[in-house]
Amino acid sequence: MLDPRHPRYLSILYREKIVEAMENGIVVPQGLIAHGRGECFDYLIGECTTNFAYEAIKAAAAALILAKHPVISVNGNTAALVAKEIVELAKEANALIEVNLFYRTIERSRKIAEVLKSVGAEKVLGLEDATEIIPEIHSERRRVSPEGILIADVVFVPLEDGDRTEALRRLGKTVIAVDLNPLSRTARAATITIVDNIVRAVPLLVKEVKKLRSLENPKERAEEILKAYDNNKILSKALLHIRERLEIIARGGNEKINCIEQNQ
Ligand code: PTJ
Repeated sequence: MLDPRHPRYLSILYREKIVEAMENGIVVPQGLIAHGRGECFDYLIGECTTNFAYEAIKAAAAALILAKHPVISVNGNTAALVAKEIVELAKEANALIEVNLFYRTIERSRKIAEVLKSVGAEKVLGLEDATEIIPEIHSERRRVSPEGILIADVVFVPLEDGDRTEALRRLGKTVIAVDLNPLSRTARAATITIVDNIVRAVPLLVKEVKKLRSLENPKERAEEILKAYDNNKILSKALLHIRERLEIIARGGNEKINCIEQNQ
């Protein structure tokens, strides 16, 4: 039994969730490697939501609010870590949910859809309905639903591979990515890159969508936010943040910098 007083409690908890999901056929073994890579970047970042990640979260909320046909793409790791929050986000943002897998099998897609439905999703695309092909994508991720990703204007792609992000951008879609690695092809190709752990970023994104929608002129405010947003600047800030943090720690200083208050 995992003791919540353990100093690495949360990290171990999420690791166990991923392992359990692999044993249940939700996550592929490669997903464990991806998770480990994410953990490493999270360690470097400081395991907190930074002010630049929060800026990207606010821009993502704005893009979702302005979208005509937003779609949330879900893979194995995302279903293992934040299924409930993804369903909440879909409801708040009026978005459709589509299972889209790098290592696609129809059995795993069905299992992921079951997980999402068990936490409140009414409709999940990307199963037998994934009949369309985006030819530029060179993996099983090319199979998409004609009701979902194919016609989406905004696609939210937590834990992605760069190939699809680049192809979706070429098709003129707005891509919102969550990736702890600011150097990944996904991070660099996305329209909005949230350099944060999905376990922290998705609940904050839900809050931001709610907050924005509750304003008097949500669309106008959303347009202002997007106009002022510069993804290249965010990616630069992420790299400089890591450098600065490492320099501070190397000199024996305080190790947490640029973190937002979680009650924001
Ligand atoms: O379920 P499937 O078949 O779609 O396969 C999913 C994986 C994750 C195996 C597949 O998409 C893959 O191989 O991804 P990559 O290319 O390893 O990229 C995953 C990225 O997510 C890496 O850059 C990691 O740093 C990052 N990452 C991992 N865990 C988290 C994360 N970013 C945010 N939050 C995390 N918890």
